[in-house]
Amino acid sequence: MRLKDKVAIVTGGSRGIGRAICVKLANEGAKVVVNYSEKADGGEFIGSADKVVDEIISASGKAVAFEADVANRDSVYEMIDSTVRRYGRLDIMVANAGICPFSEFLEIDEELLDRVINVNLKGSFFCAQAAMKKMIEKSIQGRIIFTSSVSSVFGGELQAHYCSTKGAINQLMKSIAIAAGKYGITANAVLPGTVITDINRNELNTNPELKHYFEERTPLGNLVTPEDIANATLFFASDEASCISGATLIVDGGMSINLQ
Ligand code: NAD
Ligand code: RM4
Repeated sequence: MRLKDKVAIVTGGSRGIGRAICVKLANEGAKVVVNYSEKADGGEFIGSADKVVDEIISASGKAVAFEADVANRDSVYEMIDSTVRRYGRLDIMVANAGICPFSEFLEIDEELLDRVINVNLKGSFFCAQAAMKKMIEKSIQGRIIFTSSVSSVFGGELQAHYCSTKGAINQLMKSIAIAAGKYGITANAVLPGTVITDINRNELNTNPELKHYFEERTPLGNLVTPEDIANATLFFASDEASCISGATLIVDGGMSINLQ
């Protein structure tokens, strides 16, 4: 068990990539707080976080669901306080929650732009800040890991708002890595390629050519899976990565370098 006695928070842990990260960290012995947003998990997704917790507990792991909108600074600080009240410490913060409401650039209004910035960037910012404060207070050489994206490096016609936040997350991560170093805390980012989840299922279903294009461009043949992203996140959380900070790790089967 690589994370025995560690405590982790995974934002957006109820579905997709976050779910896989929660399960992976818990399988390695971490106690996991499965964060989610009720608003984001409406309709058919209600209860998803509880299912993740049940899955972990039935495999003899430890987990608890925690509803908090990461776009709300006070809720984020309350989540970190509550985690430490419950488990006594915080070792790993995975800032994973994100949204991507695909939209033409010319149609993105202020309300939509604010929403994407607030969840993706402001949410990651305050999760990292609140976690780092608690790690310093408890003298824990913790890990802050962001789920960024290949979209932090490449553009997307329907993702101007989203790509902007992912690029900013990389810069946020690098600045935190510098500020956190003297406390023995690391900050790193995983950059997934296209992974089929609820964030893009409709988009890819309504545009099968796009899905085919991504598949065709992936030298390893298949699109990466939530578990592939969880493996990279586990690496940054593990002792093996204790000297790695400020790093961006693309996990996309080679898709994004296949240009010629
Ligand atoms: P998803 O839609 O399946 O899951 C999103 C999760 O985020 C859910 O658990 C939801 O409850 C949570 N969430 C949304 N808004 C929230 C809020 N305000 N507060 C708290 N939680 C909130 O999406 P996913 O594909 O698993 O995406 C997870 C992360 O991976 C995102 O940051 C996304 O940008 C990133 N990513 C995804 C892909 C991909 O192709 N799927 C590629 C690169 C990066
Ligand atoms: C990723 C990448 C994918 C897209 C998701 C929503 O960062 O751009 O192609 O489907 O975001």
